[in-house]
Amino acid sequence: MANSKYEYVRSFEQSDTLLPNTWIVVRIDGRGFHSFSNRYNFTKPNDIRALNLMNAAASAVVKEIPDLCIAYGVSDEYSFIFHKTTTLFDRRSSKLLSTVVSTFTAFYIHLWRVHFPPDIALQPPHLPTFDARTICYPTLANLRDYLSWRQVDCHINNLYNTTFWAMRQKGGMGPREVEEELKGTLASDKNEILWGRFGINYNDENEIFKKGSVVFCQYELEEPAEGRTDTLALEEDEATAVPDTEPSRTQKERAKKVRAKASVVVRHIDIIKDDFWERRPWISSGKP
Ligand code: DGT
Ligand code: MG
Ligand code: MG
Ligand code: MG
Ligand code: MG
Repeated sequence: MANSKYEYVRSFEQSDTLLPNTWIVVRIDGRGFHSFSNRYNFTKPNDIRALNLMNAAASAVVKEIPDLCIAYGVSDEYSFIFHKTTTLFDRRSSKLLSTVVSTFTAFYIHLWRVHFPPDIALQPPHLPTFDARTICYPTLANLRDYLSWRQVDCHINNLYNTTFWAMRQKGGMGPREVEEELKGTLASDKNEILWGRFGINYNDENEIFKKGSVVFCQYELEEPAEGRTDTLALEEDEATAVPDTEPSRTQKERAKKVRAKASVVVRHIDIIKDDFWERRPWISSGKP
């Protein structure tokens, strides 16, 4: 059949294929969450219900899109990482980011009432929306630096916010006064203010607030405690024994079984040190 005379409009579509063999980060961020969090009375500086909801929505996204190998979230943002080998949507940026951000938003709204009481219902025009961008990193080292940057940011902001709100709520100080006093302070100064004036040991604060949230596939039935490597040694050997050739049928069958047993988990742990990555080689190798 002949093309219609309108067909030429397709040629206006521009390619946005992302560079091959690079780690693709899709970072989403809540739009105007400063006022959104006030509208729904989020606890300051951290609302555990809001964070659990972010994590539930992110877990749903990771389950829904298997090409995602890890995600990291803090505050109103989440970074979703596609393994560098992904060919999903031919690596088209707009397709990848719009799928991630709309899936996330759909689950955020759907799961809202699981995390907030019935009297705090979402009402237009105060509905949650998120922006998104894609970023490509050529090496695993660059990707890890990106994730480390977000986790360090989480720590810096949380220490500041924890101190700020302790001075406001427990110290009865005004916002300008607190800002003035905190200007130019080091982490040690803030720890000292928290402990000296309010008896708060920052180390005892909730891990989810200090470290943010990591979402990934867990292939073991029981996750060993951080700091132990013995029980994982065997599985790690198997998981890193990546065949050069096309996997055999038994290998494929085994991989399928392992994947079926996998669960998507949320952890509040350090992802800056090697330990996290060494215990979970499938995240960087992309091979369960
Ligand atoms: P944007 O991203 O440019 O559209 O603007 P915002 O307002 O979303 O700003 P952003 O993303 O830089 O900062 C996140 C805001 O969300 C920040 O004002 C604090 C608020 N927020 C995030 N999580 C919580 C929480 O757990 N409790 C409270 N009270 N506020 C939160
Ligand atoms: Mg923003
Ligand atoms: Mg925001
Ligand atoms: Mg933000
Ligand atoms: Mg379609």
